[in-house]
Amino acid sequence: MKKIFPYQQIGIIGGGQLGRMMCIAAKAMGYRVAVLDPTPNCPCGQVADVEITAEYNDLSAIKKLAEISDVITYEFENIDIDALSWLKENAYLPQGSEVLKITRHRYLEKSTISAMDIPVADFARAKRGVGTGDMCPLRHIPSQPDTVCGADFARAKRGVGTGDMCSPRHIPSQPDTAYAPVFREIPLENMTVPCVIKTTTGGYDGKGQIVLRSEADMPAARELAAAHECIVEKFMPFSKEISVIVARSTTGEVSTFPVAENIHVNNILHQSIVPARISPELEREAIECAKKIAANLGAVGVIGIEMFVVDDKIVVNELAPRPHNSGHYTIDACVTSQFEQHVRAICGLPLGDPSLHTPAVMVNILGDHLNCTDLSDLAPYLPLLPNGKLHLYGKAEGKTGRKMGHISMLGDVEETLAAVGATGIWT
Ligand code: AIR
Repeated sequence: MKKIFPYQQIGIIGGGQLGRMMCIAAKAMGYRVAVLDPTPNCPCGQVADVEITAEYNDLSAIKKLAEISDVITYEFENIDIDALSWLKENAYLPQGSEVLKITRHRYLEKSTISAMDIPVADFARAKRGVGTGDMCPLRHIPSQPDTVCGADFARAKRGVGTGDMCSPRHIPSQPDTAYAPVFREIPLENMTVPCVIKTTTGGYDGKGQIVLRSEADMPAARELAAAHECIVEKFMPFSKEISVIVARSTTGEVSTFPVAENIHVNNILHQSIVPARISPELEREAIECAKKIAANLGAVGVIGIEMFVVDDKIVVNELAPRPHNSGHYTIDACVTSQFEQHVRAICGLPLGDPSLHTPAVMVNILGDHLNCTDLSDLAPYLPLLPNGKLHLYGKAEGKTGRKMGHISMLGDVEETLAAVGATGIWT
């Protein structure tokens, strides 16, 4: 397997905060970094050796990045499909395109995880009315409280434009081989509430999803399903949300970081608390589940796996085939960060020690908390958080819900949570 050594160049598609932190880790190890992003002076561009400013679907820019890079990686999922095919054939993309294709399509992702005998929320495709998303009114189905699905049926190969998928096949008997979706469709009138309707592609941080609790939520759901291909998932009555960052290298070595307990506000990650306040058994279950997913996918690089704790059991929510917000604590609290681990994994180096050396609470700073294009807003709070490690991403413009930076606070978790609350920044 190819090894990429320091002083060689890593090309990153996407230059936001994840690219920036990946770049900082790579530069510390002696690599050179080139980045492609449409925004000039993007967060990663500010720290990279080479910045290519172009749209992600600009094939000539993708070719230029590939020409000057010894290895290509990405920091977000929605890479242009033509660019991906070109890279697969013509560049060194150790992560390949299969995992990306699976994880960027919610139905395929859930089918794949489920085929590994790992629990996911019950799900189905939202049946779309012809052309207009013409749907029926919502009905409660108290007799079927545990399912969102209507009649099952398998779909053959899907048409161009909606993701080129395999023909239907039942997978549970073949957990380690190719994954193929068996499409189950459900008309909205057959859904059991509460449930969540989500676009199959493109959504993140709560974008592209609506929780349906009653008839009043139907117009918005209809609108979403009319405009996009959607899936419907059973709403999970979780007691906690947790995540595991797992890395798999080009040599097949697999390593996991400690489980993070995540608190979301308005569907955006607010805090990650590590160690997660869960039982050792659940922790073990979560880690095993993450390892199984990475190994079965044959993934390369870092994957963030979000999970729910429901009735003291793990239910996998979603995968991100890249470093993940809930793994930012690893920069300051672990021997190896998720970003260094990703670089090691794609470059074929031995994976680093993922151990937690200090408990940590990571808190996101959004555009609505502070004006992080200028430190003056934040400066008065810093003395209140002496154990806080500040990371700002260098984004030019702060907007509501936009991730501008984070602080990882090291030390006793309960004391830290009290100190965070006392600052008043996040209230
Ligand atoms: N990102 C990618 N997928 C999910 C997230 N949060 C990161 C990437 C991307 C950046 O968010 O680093 O480049 C985009 O942030 P923004 O604020 O420009 O939308």
